[in-house]
Parts: sequence; structure tokens; C-alpha cells
Amino acid sequence: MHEGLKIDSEVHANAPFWKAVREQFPVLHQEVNGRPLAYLDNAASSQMPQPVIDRLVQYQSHEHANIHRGVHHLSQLATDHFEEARRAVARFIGAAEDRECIFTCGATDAINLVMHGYGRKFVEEGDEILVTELEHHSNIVPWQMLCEEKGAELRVVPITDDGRIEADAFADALTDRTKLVGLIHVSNALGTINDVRGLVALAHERGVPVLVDGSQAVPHVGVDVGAIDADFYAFSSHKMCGPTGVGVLYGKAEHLEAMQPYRGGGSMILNVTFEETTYDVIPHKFEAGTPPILGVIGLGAAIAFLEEIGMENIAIREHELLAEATERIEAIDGVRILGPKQDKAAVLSLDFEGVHPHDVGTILDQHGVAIRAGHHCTQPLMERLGVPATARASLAFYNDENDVDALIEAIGGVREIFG
Ligand code: C6P
Repeated sequence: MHEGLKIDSEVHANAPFWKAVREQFPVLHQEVNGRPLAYLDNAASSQMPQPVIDRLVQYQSHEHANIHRGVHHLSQLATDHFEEARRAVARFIGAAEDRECIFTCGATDAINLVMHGYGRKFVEEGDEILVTELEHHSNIVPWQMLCEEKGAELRVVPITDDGRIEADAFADALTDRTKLVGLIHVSNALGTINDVRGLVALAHERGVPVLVDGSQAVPHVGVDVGAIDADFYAFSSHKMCGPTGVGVLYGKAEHLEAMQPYRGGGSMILNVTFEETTYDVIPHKFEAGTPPILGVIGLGAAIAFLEEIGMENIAIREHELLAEATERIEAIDGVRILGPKQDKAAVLSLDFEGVHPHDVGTILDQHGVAIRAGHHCTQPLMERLGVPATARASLAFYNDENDVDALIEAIGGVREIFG
């Protein structure tokens, strides 16, 4: 992929290497509003490199068939590629077994699977589900629905003013009634990287399983679900250079086997009569119907792409860009970066004095700079921080110094208009 460029620990200092990486992303090479596009909305959705696009075209042009059904050549080929992608996912996140990785429609769907499959079976009246003030709506609303149905209580771990979870606060919120914890690994709104390993250990001391929402961690920090000892771990393909419509639920085999299926239908059964159905083993028990085959194969290709660059190199590169952008924004009057100063991923959640984030987003767009303005599906977090919304720039490894320059110049444009 990167001819003549060795991928090693020195690579993050290697400008030609990162230039070659960036060139793999066709969408980045265009103008928006007469300016080169600076795509800084990677937390919402990442862009797709050419090798992944090529893999999708190859599959759709020459390999497509339904899987796990046919005896014919194409069906077997598609099934092999689909299961290869499962092996790639398991290896990439450090799962002990492939069957612990369930393909879903995305992180939201993965969390809902746990809510229906685990929560509806095991949570009872008077039980508690624990989440944190940092959570995305995807890790709040399903639990509220469950609590309403079961007469259980949703409890919330408070965060610090700079958006961190302290171990003591987390431990204090666990009780004898806690049945499950929903915990975000990396905050999409602030970039906070939580010590999930330590927090999971605290929950396990009390025998409480933890679902980690890894949507913003898997693409940026390198994840080992075994080391974290997560009971469940959810993420989406479209935030890690893969296609939309696909995600993964990792679950420890013992939990997945004990759970009830979320959806019924074809492909998830061993035998069906009108009297009774017996379910297939995991992972198939949770993959009813025709899955997003194209998307899963694309996710496999995205993982191969990320592995070739190396997650450590990605984390270092993003950290360098974050450090540069942070230093330059901190030098600008009237703009505040929300969230922690350390242990954070490449997210810059900005609060402009006297300017609404939507106005910021619109002005930045005029400069070709794509960011997200809003509550980032974290309304309770925004309320905790005392802001209605923020202007969020989120970086990826394929961003470069020109993107940071464009962001700083565009912020200058906001200051010019609003003073
Ligand atoms: N956050 C953002 O702009 P889906 O939509 O299912 O692929 O992912 C949901 C989700 C769950 N958890 C976290 C931490 C997330 O960041 C997201 C998606 C996007 O921040 C869209 S709201």
C-alpha cells in the first residue's frame, strides 16, 4: 500500500508516510465552498480508503450471494469471506473466540441487543442499571426503556467538571442491586479516555457485569477486550473506515449463551415446528435473517487497512495533531475547550463566548471545514457542563497539518464576524 515506506515505530514522524495514507482517501481530495475540504467530523463518521472501496466493488461485482445457506460456489465463497471478517474482528479487539463477536447494524443495535437479550431476561423490579454522565444516548435510552418495563432504577455516576469519571465516584454508585453497568470507553463529546480496565475491575469486585460502549475507542486507541475484561463491548464499522449499517457486539461466551435471542427468524434456528423452536449456537442465535454481508466484508477490509498502518501509529499521529490544534486554540481569546486536558482522544469540543455552536459550524463550513455542532447525542452531559451544545472538531489519522491550519483560520473567521 505505501511503497517504499516502512511501517515501524518511527513512522509517526514520517510526513511522506502520512501523505501516502491520506492519498488513499478519495473523498478528502475535493473543494467545499471553494476551499480544500478539511474533514473534522470523524467522530460522527469516518471516511473510507480506496482499498475498502475496492473490496466492496470486488465483492458486489464478482462474489455476492446469500450466506450460510447455499451449497453453490458463490454462496460458499461469500460465507467464507463473511466468517473471515468475523475472525478479523475477533483478532483486532482481542476476543478469545470468534463466536463471541456478533454482527449487528451498529453500536446502537449492539447495545439494544444486550438490553433485550440480557436485560429483559435477568433484570427484575427493584434492580439498578448504572450508567455515567458521559454516556451517549445509545447507552442511556435502552436502559431507561428497560427500567420502565421492569420497574428497575437507572442510576448515574457523576463526573468531574472537566468530564472525567473518578474511581471513587464509580465505586460509590455500585450497590447490591446493580445488575449491569453501561460505560463509555472514549467520550464522543469530550474525548475523555476512561480507565475502563480499572472501572470494570471495580464492578467485577461486586459481581456486576459491564457493557463498554467502544464506538469512539476502537478506531482510535487500540482495544483489547480480554485485557479490559469487558463482559460486553459495542462498536460501529462506519467510525473505523468501514461501511455504515454494520457493527459488532462482543460478549463473553458464557453471557451470550445465557441470553435470549433479540430477533427471531431464519438463520438463527436449529429446528422449527409450530409448537416449538430450538435456537442455533452463538453467534448465529443473534444473527436472524440475511445480515449486511457487503458491510461485514467491508469492515474486514477496513480492519486490514488499520492493522497495516498500526493502531499504535494511529494513536500517536492523532495525538500529535490534537496537541498542535489544542495549543493553537488555547491561544485564541473567547474560545474554551471543554473536557479533560490529558488522557483524551482527538476531540475538540469548543465553546465560543457569545456565539451559538450552530453559527460556528456554518461559518466553518464556509471555510471548507466540516465539524459537528450540537449536543452530540449527549444531552444529559451538555446539561451537566452547563452548555446547550458545542462545536466539535474530531480528528483522524488521515487529517494533516493543513486541516489544523484551516480550522484555526476558520475560527479566526468566527471571531471576525462576532468580535
Ligand atoms: N456518535 C457522534 O457524532 P451508531 O449511530 O449506532 O453507529 O453509534 C452510536 C454511538 C454510540 N456511542 C458513542 C460513544 C457514539 O459516539 C455513537 C455515535 C456519533 O458522536 C453520532 S451521534
